[in-house]
Amino acid sequence: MMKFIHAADCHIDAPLDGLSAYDGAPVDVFRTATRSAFAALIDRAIDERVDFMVLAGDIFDGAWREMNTPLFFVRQMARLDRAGIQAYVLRGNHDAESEIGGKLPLPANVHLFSARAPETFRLELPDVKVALHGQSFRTTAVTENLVREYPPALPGWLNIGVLHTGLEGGTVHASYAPCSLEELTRKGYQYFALGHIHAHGVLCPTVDRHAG
Ligand SMILES: [Mn+2]
Repeated sequence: MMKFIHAADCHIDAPLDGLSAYDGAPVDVFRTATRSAFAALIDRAIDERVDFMVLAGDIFDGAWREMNTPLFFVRQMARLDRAGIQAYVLRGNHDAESEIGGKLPLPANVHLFSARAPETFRLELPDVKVALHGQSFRTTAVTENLVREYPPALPGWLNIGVLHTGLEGGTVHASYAPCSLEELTRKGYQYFALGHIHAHGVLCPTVDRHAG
């Protein structure tokens, strides 16, 4: 059976501002919390022997303050590579191309979605063919509807849309790459891996079973 992990908004090395205001706060634990969480996610992917991983934006928290931040990410991706796990990565508002333009020495298992136009990556597994469609953020504030230009579902493939979006807004998160839930379902994809809203949620529980 095919297995994958969908994660987003890891915000690696985000400074935990305001923490010093709390007397007795475990500052050391918090300082490394985003890295520990990300490494634990990679542990889980390897333990579960997933086929691939989807990271739907905001892996980083903004421009790197130190080169250790991207190098940490590269090391974690290399762990996946050694385990034969593919990673599909999208840039969000915090790690938009304009913000983080630096070229990373990414291992061959990492597939970074283009910020110019929607891009499709294909992964043919023994029991299912997977097509992942996505477009990265080019700037930190993408206010146009990106998903409108995503390609139609590939018949006979398990289609996964990858998108960093505020959906229709109305939350505390900025309404970037807005779109409606109905627009997403109309694409006919079998799954959407969303990011941006920092909460787990199943927005559309009636996902069609993949036909193939
Ligand atoms: Mn975001």
